[in-house]
Amino acid sequence: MFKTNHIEEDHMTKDYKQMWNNLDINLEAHDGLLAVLSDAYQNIYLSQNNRPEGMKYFDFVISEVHGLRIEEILEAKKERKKIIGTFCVYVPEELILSLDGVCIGLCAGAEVGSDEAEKFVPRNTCALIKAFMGFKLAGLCPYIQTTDLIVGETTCDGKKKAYEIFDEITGGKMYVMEIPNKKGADGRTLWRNEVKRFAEKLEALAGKKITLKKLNGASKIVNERREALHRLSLLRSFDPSPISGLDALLINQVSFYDDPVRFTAKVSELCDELDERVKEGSGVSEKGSPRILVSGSPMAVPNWKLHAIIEGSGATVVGEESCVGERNFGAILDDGFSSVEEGIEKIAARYMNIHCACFTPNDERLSDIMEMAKRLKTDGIIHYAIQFCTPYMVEAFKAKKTLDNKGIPFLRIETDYSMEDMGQLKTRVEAFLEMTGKGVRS
Ligand code: BJ8
Repeated sequence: MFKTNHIEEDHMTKDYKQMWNNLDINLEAHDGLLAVLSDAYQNIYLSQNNRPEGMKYFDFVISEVHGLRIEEILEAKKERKKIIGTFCVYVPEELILSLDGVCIGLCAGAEVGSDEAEKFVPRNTCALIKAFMGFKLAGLCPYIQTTDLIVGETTCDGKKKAYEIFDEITGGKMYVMEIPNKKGADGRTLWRNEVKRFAEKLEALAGKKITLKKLNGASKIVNERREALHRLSLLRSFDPSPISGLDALLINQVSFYDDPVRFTAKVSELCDELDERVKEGSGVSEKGSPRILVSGSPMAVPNWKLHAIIEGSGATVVGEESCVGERNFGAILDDGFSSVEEGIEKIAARYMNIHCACFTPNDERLSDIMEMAKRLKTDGIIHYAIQFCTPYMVEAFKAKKTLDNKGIPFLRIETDYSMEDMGQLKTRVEAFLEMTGKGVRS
């Protein structure tokens, strides 16, 4: 389907038209989307130098993102497994897996379908919201079509209001978890009750109860994936980094779609390879190249724009303080529980440890940025906010003040999914790299 160089040698591309047709996909528009993605992938990903061999698996997953993976999900459906779509890292995946469900991230990172979305939401809505609505309205997302339940959350205002409309568009598939605005005692109680209510909702949907054994097993699967991603993150602290930021971003994006057990095994294999690279001192850039931490709004597939600009200017992105990144895997669940109730308590506590800008106050996020900047030996921080993403756009001011006080170079960028500002962003990023004292390398 979605073509990439070496993948085609190993894999006979299949024709999925019948499957997409059955899922009510707009075949013509979908073909157009795949063609654009294929070109972007060639230009951005396959043109990189010295990529690890282990990236072939992730290239393959991306090449089959609307093909084989959808087939697998449809197989799971035949086995009566429930398919749960999500938009936020606050949704506890352990509960879904403990009932044999499949959890799929539905955020989208491309502009397609935005015109359709703007018939329902204002133009000045963030691109992420317009994209998930647009993908559905334009008949472009087979994942949404396979879902039995779509879980939203009361994080930012844009999302929580868009979910009301999305519920109508998807024929009543939405279920919304209430996320508190503050992390005090009341907020934690509210959240614990929400997690319990979600567990009950899933049990009703699956027609069975969560057992301790299943919850333990599911917690182990999700924790192991977190640990593998954390290992990958630690490897990026070496100079030169053994892997590009683009590739690491892709892996984090794939973590929201792929089978979690297989994904963990592949990340671990890749990390073994990266260990060897570190021992040899080999990496994706020259030793001493500028090292950048990206922090802010999440980047869903195929939003590779900022990383492509930064790395195209000779710097390496060494970390993402983002939900498609460290915020997703940073906190490990304390899985030492001996009853389902205790497990649910610990799950609720673990998820409250994510520091999204939707919370107030949210000083923990500033500490996370500082910790990552130090651990990853970064020369500068680029704060990324999707245009009209008020929580991150506003929090950028506080982040800047904190980092200015520490003398860490900081650049604030607001952009959407369009390619129109590429030139302007490149100029700003290059000027920033000069300011870090490391300059631009090409
Ligand atoms: S925990 S970051 S995944 S809410 S970009 S839709 S915030 S206006 S995605 Fe998020 Fe959960 Fe927070 Fe993470 Fe709103 Fe901003 Fe758009 Fe956003």
